[in-house]
Amino acid sequence: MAGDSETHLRDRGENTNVIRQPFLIGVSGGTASGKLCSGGAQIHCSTISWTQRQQSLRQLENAQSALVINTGITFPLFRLFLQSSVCEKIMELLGQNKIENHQRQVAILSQDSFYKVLTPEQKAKALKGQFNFDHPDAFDSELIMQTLKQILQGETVQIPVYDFVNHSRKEEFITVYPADVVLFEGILMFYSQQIRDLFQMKLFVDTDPDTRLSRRVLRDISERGRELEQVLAQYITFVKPAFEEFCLPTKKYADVIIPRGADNLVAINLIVQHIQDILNGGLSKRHNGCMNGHSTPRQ
Ligand code: UZR
Ligand code: MG
Repeated sequence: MAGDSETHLRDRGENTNVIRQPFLIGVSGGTASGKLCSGGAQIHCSTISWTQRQQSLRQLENAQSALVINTGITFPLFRLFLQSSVCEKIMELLGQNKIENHQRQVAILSQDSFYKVLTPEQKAKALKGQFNFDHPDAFDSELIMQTLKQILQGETVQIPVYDFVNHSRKEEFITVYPADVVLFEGILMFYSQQIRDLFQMKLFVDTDPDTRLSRRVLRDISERGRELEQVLAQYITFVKPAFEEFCLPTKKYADVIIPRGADNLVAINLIVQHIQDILNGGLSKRHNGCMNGHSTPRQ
């Protein structure tokens, strides 16, 4: 499957007469549901170099080793919660993970990159674990909208880089070049109707809350420099109520709900098959507005 899709995706790229309007896929679900592994958008983004990717992976490995040393959690236990993600699985099955960055036809973007820049007062609250990062207002929806529109017009875009340890935007940007398939993931990806309507396919990763909390605890301690008490307090105060109020109700907008996340290979294979069908034959249909049963994005 991977080899086939690789060829088809490349073929499409070589046909210069075709307008490269990408196939936009929104991926939502609660925190740590397995939409995308931490740092994934940066690690798998089609634009960073092989060395940068290796560096990011090494940083993750070091953080995980530190967690094992500091908490006494054993590697087998840690591995139980270490998981692949739906976005990465889709990328892999489309044969994209072994292709050099600049030739990739699938890009992954994260809503996390679009957290608003905090005021000094908000930042002080955030450092005490008293800022609600799970509320829709925490995201720069205008910038998300603008970025998505540029992507749909086949433009190259600059994505901000978010620093979860310091709750701030970094100085640098990531460049995302035009791709055939763009996956955009985040906890509140389907909250705004304007943004939701731009996705040609909407996936909701539906993982048990206890599994998500376990992963979230390990991730926040190992990668985001948090203390256990702070993670749990924040979860009870903000993360869980906001999930129930803002994220869960958007499940009804999904075209496909994926129980168990990346473990659900049957669901992911069906989705990948559908994407390939559209990429291989559905291009003209997409432009005529009757994309294999999906509504075309309203612009
Ligand atoms: P995912 N988040 C932080 O922990 N720190 C920040 O500076 C910004 C966001 C968390 C946020 C949310 N919540 O639950 C999570 N808090 O990132 C969303 N508290 O990311 O979908 O990868 O879990
Ligand atoms: Mg994430």
